Amino acid sequence: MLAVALIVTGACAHAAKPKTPQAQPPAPQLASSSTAAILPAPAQLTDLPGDGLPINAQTVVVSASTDPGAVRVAEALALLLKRATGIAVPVKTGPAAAADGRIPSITLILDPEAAIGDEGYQLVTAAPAATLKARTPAGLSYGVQTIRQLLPYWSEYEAVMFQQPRPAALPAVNIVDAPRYAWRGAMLDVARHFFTLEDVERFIDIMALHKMNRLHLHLADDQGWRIEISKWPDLTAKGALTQVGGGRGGSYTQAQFAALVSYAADRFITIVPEIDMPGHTNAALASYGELNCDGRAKPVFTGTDVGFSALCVDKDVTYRFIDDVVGEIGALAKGPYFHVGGDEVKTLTAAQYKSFVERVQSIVQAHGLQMIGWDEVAATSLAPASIVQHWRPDAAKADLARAPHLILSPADRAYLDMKYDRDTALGLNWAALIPVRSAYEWDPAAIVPGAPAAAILGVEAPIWSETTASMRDVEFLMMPRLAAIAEVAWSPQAARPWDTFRARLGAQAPRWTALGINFYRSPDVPWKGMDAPR
Ligand code: TNX
Repeated sequence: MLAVALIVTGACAHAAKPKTPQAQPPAPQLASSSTAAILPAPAQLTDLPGDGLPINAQTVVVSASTDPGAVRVAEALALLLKRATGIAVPVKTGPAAAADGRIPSITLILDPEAAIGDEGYQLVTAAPAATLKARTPAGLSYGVQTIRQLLPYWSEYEAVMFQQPRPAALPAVNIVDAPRYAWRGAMLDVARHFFTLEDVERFIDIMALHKMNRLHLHLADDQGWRIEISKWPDLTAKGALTQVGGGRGGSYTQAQFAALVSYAADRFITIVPEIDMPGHTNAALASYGELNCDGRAKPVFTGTDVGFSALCVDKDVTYRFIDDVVGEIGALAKGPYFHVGGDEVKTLTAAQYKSFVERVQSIVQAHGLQMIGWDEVAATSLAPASIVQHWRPDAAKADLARAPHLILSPADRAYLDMKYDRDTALGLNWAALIPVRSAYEWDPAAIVPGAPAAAILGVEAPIWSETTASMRDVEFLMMPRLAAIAEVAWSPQAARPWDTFRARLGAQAPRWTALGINFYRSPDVPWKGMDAPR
């Protein structure tokens, strides 16, 4: 439950003032109202009396633990503080480094016993010694994202934008926070249009700002195969050379994909690779004749129709191919998930579909991986570890309620490629028009009646790329709705009425602008301007 004890900071600061005149500390640059801009909303936030923690030439960051993950998070925090103030805040490491209480400090504590969940954190920014405690480096990192949102927007600029050094202050707060769901995902379709490594890294950066932790990459579809498979080189030599509309396409080498996996892991994001099958496979069928029932390679495809392609489910070579693909990609992604698609197959019988999915499930399991499939796979016999990703608003809910595990991506709420309204230039509208409010105002627990709460892993927002030819286009459709979905997945249902979200969302505008994000200025949101520093 949300416990926001709103102490009127000014009044408390006044009451605490000593009677003897003293040199006034520099006024903090952040009013306590800044705490209202944390997004996703924290589970519990209490404003504390006092001026908060100064970030000045004395301030230090301490990692009480020498754990490399914790030290890396401490270094990331020091970098943020440097960008906010121009002051090179030193990082000290180890239990003996504890600050002596006379200088401003932020101490990161890794405490495996802390009662805040694996991804939770507690942040107390009382002066002079602030603490950030978590059970895991991931929890510490979410705490640092919160500190990031308590710092002024100009800390997001790569270049120095204002006169520095410019001491700042963190408002005095006590935040106890943990995510509602373990699965807080986004999906990028790199098959319909190809996106470069730098594009995907940028996508990851935007996810990390919103405490999201699963990036599902849709790596192959009718229009293109986007990842090198060493045993089947023509998948990329032939199957990657185009995309929707006939552009050049592209693909990742195994080394590039591995680099992406570690870039994501550094930000506590797990890559979930998807090779869609048995349908959505024209790029593979165009690369290798033997994967077709008639032995003849298909022509490449640059349109946007769906449902026409399928692997030849009766041939053994099909399963040798799948085994190689799952093995190579599974090793690069380092597990534990492999998404097999399974959606929109219009050319097979129900029996053929069922035996295909069950055979592929055993291949995925033989590689030590957990299978994920789109909601059509709910009609097959699923292993206890397998995961169903709900997408069709009209899917049979009784099948879904029996799924061993569920990820919720209802297309009429969570599909970021749907238009905002009739006038949106990009995007599709087959599931719904999705204004920001409707992406936000829903309860994952109410989507599949009868599904046990423990079966719901969480929420994922896919962006399909039929209409998005560049990252600029992707950003326009994803922002601000990705932020809305991130909060649906992270924050307690009771902590997130639309009106407070709207205000916090509007407060992100300067930060997103500083980050160069091409976001849609929805008329339903009071977007804030970029105040100059005071
Ligand atoms: C349905 S969602 C699809 C995709 C399309 C998307 C467009 C799903 C599992 N299949 O192939 O790109 O709609 O919104």
